[in-house]
Amino acid sequence: MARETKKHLRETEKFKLDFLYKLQTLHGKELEEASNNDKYTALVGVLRDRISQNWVATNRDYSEKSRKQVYYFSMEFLLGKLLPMYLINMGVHDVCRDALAELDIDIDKLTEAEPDAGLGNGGLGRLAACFMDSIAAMKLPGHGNGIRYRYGLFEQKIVDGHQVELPDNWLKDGYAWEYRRGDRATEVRFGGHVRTEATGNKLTFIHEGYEPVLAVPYDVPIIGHENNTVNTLRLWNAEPIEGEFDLPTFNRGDYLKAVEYKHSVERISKILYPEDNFYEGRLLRLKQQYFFVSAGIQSIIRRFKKRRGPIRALPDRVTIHINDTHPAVAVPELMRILMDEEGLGWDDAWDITTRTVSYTNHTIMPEALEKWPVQMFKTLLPRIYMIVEEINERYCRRLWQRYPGNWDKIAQMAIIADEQVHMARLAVVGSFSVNGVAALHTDILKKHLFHHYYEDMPHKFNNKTNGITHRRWLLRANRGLAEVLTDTIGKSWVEHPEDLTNLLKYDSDASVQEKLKQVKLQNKEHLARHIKEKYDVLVDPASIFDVQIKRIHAYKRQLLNVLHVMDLYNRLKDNPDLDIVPRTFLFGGKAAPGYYLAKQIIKLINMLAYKINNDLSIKGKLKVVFLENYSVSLGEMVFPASDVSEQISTASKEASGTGNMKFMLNGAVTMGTMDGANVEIRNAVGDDNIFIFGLNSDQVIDFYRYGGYKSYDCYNNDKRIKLILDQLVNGYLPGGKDEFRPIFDSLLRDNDEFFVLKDFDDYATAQERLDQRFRDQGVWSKMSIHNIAHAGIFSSDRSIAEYAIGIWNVKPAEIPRL
Ligand code: 26Q
Repeated sequence: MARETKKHLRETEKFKLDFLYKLQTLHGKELEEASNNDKYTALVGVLRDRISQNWVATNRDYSEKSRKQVYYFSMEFLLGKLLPMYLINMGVHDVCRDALAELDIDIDKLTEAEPDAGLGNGGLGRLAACFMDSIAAMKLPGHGNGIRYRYGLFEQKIVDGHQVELPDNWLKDGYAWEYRRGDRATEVRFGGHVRTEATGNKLTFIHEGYEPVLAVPYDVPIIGHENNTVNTLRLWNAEPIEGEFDLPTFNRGDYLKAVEYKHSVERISKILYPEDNFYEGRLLRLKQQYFFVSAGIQSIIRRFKKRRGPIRALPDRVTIHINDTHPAVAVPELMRILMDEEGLGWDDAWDITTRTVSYTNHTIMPEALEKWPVQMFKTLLPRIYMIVEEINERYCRRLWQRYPGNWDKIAQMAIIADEQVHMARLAVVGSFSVNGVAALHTDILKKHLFHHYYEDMPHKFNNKTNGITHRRWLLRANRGLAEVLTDTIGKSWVEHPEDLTNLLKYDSDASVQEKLKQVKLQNKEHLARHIKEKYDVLVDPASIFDVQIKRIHAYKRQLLNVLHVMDLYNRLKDNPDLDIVPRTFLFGGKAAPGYYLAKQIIKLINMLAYKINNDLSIKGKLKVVFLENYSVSLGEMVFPASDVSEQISTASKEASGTGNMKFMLNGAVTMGTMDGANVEIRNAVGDDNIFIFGLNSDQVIDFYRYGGYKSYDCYNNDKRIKLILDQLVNGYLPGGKDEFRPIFDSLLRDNDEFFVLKDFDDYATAQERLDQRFRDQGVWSKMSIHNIAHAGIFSSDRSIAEYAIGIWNVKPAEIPRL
C-alpha cells in the first residue's frame, strides 16, 4: 500500500475517534441518538481543539517578536459558512469526509447545520471576509474588529412576487466558532458632559454623567490556508454593566430605570442596518460605530502596553485600517486615548494618530456619504466632538494659510460644515493613506470627490483594486473546475493564483474544452434541480445561464436587464420562430426594506417571470427566475453555474464590484459597462473575451455636469422602448395596472437618473453579439478559458499583498508548529 494511502487511513481512523469522543463529551450522546446539529457542533469541536495550539502560538509569536499588526475595522463581515473553508485550509477535508462517511454521515449535510454568518450587506462586508482569509493565508499579522450583531442581514422571502423581510436569528442554536472572552471586556461611554479642569498649565477633561456600556469580545479564529497562522476576528457584544455604578439620571435601585438601561444597551449590538450604499442619520448607528471602535482601540492599546512599548512607537507596531468611513471615529477616539489617558500633548497625539490610521473609500455616491448632525454627534459623544472640533479648526487654519481668502474651497474641505460632521473628510485628514478599490474609482476620487484634498496631500492617495479569495470562490465552491484545472496545469495555482495563466496554452485544446464544458453543465444541472425543487420552474441546462446577483439598487440597473428581457420576449411573441439561443435569466439580491423602487424592481422581475415561464408559445426559449434570499452560500451554488455575468452599472457608480471577479474565476463571460473593476477585467482578458457596452464614466459625469440628456427622446425615438415602457403601465403585466407606474415615472418624468434608456440600444446590440458568439461552442469555450486564466490577479491574495507592502508595512510571520 502506498505511503500516502496508509497515512490517510491512519488519519481517518484518528479523526473518527476524535469525533466520536467529542460527541460524547460535548453532548453525552452516542452516534445513534445525536441530531444533525449535535454532530455538527462535535465536528467543529474537533477542529477547534486542533487549531487551539496554533492560535496560541500565533499570538505568542506576534507579541514576543513585537510584530507589526494590522487591525481591519469594519461594520460588516459577511463570512458565510466557515466549516467547509476551514476543512480545506486545515488540509483535513478528505480525511474528515472519509471518516464521517464511515459513520454514515454526509459532510454536506453537517455543513447545512452551520448558519451563514450574514453580518454584512453586500460588497463591502464580503470584501472584509475575503481579506480576512487572504491575510491569514499570507501569514500576515492582521485581525478583524467588528460587531457581533444579534441579527444579521434579514432573510428574504418572496410572497406574491413581493420581498418580505424576516429576522435572521443566526445565533439561536449558538455559534460554534466563537469564543467569548469575558476577561477582556471593556467599558465604552456615551452621553454625559465634559468638565474641563486646569491643573498647572495643563487642561484635563473629565467625562461625567455618561452611560457606561460593557463591550464583551467574542473571538472567531481566522485560519490560514495550509499554514499554522490563526488570526482573530474580534466581534464586540454590548452588555449592561452589572452592579455598582452611579448614574445621575437615575437612582440606584430604581428597577424600571435599570431595565430600561439594560435594554438601551443591548440594542447597540442587536441588528445590522440593512441599507447598502445609502446613509441615514440614525443615532443608534452612530452609537454602534463608536461602540466597536472605542472597544477595539482600547483593546489594541492594552495589548500594546503589555509589551511595554513606548506609546510613540505605536505607528511602528500597529495600523488601524478603516473600511469606509463607518469606523472613522477611530481618529478622534485614538486622539482621546493618547491625550486623556496616556497624557500626550496634541501635537504628539496627532502625529501618532495620523501615522496609525489608513482609510479605504468604497463609494462616490452622494447619498452614501456619512454626515452626522452636529447636535446629535455632540450629545452622544461630547468629548469626541470637542476633539473633532479641534481637528477641524487646526485643519481650516492650515487651509487658510494655503488658500488665503478662498472661503468657498475651505468650506468644501472643512470637516464640520453646514452643521454636520463630514466623516469622509475626517477620514482623509486623519489618516496617512486613502485608497480607492479599482483604478477607475481611484481616478474619480482624485479628480472629483476628493479633488481638493488630492491637491493638498497627493501622497496619501493610492489605488488597491479589490480581490476575492479564490479558495472559497473556486477551490470550495467549484470542486469540479478546481480538479480539471489541477489535472491540466498542476496545482501551483492554489498557492499562486497568477499561475492560472498557464491555462492559456490550452485555450484551443478540444479535450480541455470538453472537460470544462462538462463541469459547467454539471453545475448548471445542479442549479436547475434546485430551481425545480424550490420554485417548480423547469430550466434547460443547455440554455445560456445569464445571471445578475447583487444588491438591488437603481445604479446597478437590474432594470436595464429587465427591459432587455421584455424586449426579447416581445420579439419572440412577434415571431415565435425567432432564431435565438435559449436563455435563462437569473436574478438574485436583497433590497433595503425602505427602498421602495428597489422592491418594485423585484416585483417586476417576478411578474415578468410568471408571464414568461407560463407562456407555451415561446417554446421554452426564455425563462426568468428570481432566486430568493441571495447569500454567500447561494452564491457558491450560482457562480459555478453561470455562463454570463451581468455587470451593467451606470459607468462611474460601481466603485469596483467583486461579483464580476467571482463570475470570471468560474468561467462566465462578462456583459458589462466600463465601470469599476470591469475596466481592469477587460484589460486582462482583452476585447474579444468580454462584452462591453454603454456610456463611459466621463460621458456620464459630463451629462451630470452639463445636462443634455432627455430620456423622453429615447422613448419617442425607439419603438422597442416605447412598447416596453407602455407595457409597464397598461395592464399588460399581472397585478394592478398602476403597480409599476413609479418605475415608469423614474425613467421618464424623473429623466432616468441612471441612463437606463440611453444605454438600452447598445446593451441590446451587445446581447445579440453574445448570442451569436455562444452558437460557436469552440469560440465560447475559448472565451471562458481566457476569463479563468486571467482571474488570478483578482485574487484577494494580490490585493492583500499590495495593502501589506504599500499601506500597512506588515510582513509575513512563519508560525512554528508546536
Ligand atoms: C452608512 C451609514 C448608515 C447606514 C448604512 C451605511 C452604509 C452601509 C453599507 C453605507 C454603505 C454600505 C456598503 C457599501 C458597499 O458595499 N460598497 C461596495 O463596496 C465594494 C467593496 O469595495 C465594491 O466592490 C462595490 O462597488 C461597492 O458598492
